[in-house]
Amino acid sequence: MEKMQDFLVMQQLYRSAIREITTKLEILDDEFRVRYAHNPIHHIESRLKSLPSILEKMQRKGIRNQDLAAIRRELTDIAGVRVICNYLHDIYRIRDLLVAQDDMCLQREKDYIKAPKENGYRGLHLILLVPVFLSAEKELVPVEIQIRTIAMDFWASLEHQLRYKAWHEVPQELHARLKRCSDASAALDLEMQDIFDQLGGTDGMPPQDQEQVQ
Ligand code: 0O2
Repeated sequence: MEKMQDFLVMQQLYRSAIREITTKLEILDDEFRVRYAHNPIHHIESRLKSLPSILEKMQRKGIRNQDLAAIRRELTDIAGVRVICNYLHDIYRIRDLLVAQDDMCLQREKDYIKAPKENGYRGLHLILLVPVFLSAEKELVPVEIQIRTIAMDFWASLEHQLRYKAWHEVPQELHARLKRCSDASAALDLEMQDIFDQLGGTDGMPPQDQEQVQ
């Protein structure tokens, strides 16, 4: 009973961190709409990892000690926020603006856009430490943020469904076709970005880190 209460308290903490990040993202998107008549964000999704998923992941990582302190230490994706952007450059713009906020601390970054996974998965993953102010103290809570374009999200969602449908094992010959679909979606992202730029879409907007954009 006591453990369950501790788990509920932990969930409340991670849920609060999700709200903090979501509000920050909505404020940025709103500002861009008003200042530049452009919404960088198409939509935002979020999820709190369920207890069975947490225990399954701890087991998968081979961690025997499954008390709450170990869970909080080992898992950085208990709170997850997925940001679906309209254009490729919006991803890095949102990333830069979020990371630049002085209460945000970037703990880890994986750029699967610059270096896609072997199967074709693309997306920018950040682990941000988000301050949550409680009645007695301030807690820094890790939140996994996945930033993708609509095309990247389309591919990842269907690939995930297909893997599930095939009981986690996609036949070998279909891997190459899935990878080709990912390449096609990457080409689509570049083309749509170029069309947007040609129409002066980025005029006046703060530049994103050019280093990160191919
Ligand atoms: P869910 O329910 O989607 O959250 P770590 O979390 O750091 O211990 P890892 O593998 O280093 O583990 O994390 P990574 O690769 O940075 O990101 C894991 C998450 O990214 C996955 O979460 C997926 O959401 C997404 N992802 C990563 N690779 C793929 C892929 O090949 N296809 C699809 N569709 N999604 C992917 P989970 O843990 O699967 O669960």
